[in-house]
Amino acid sequence: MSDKIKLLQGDITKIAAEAIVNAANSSLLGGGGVDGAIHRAGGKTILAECQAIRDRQGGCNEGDAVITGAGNLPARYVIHTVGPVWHGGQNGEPAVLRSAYHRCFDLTDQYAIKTLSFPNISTGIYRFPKKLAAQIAVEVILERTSADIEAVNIVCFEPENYAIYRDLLDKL
Ligand code: AR6
Repeated sequence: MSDKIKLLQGDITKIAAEAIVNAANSSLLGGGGVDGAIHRAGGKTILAECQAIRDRQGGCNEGDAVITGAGNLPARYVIHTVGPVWHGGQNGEPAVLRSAYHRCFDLTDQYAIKTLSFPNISTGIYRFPKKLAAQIAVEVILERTSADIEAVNIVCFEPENYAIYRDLLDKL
């Protein structure tokens, strides 16, 4: 499956994929980092759909994910997931990050999505250690990239994350 995993560097809002994963927060109301970039580039329909989800279920828990349309983005869907805030690692943060990736794949399967792009969830404002986050991401991506999925893009914004993933993927 590893030939389907593509490592890219750049702005996830500029890369076409059927679904773009957003590193959101539990409010689903937007924020900084990649979340801000996705809402800015995607336009207000994404926020309106997030509001509707909030009205229905009251936001999104850490380690869970929800799906909306993608507005003006070069995509059909945005999968909004909420990674853990890093508090030192003794509070179940790795399991929550693993769950966030899994829930994105649950929605990918449910919506028969063939190409999706992940940012490096939790490694910015939420301060999750980058190497451990990359190990968890690669493990889940390898496990969950089924025959029906054509490509999974790992989109790194920072050179440091790109180098960490390059190293991990080269060892596969
Ligand atoms: N394209 C791809 N990756 C990006 C982009 C972009 N345009 N912009 C930033 N990144 P962060 P988190 C990278 O902070 O740590 C928000 O306020 C960034 O370099 O976006 O999960 C939410 O609303 C980093 O590697 O998300 C939440 O409150 C990665 O995306 C909170 O931040 C994740 O960094 C979530 O924090």
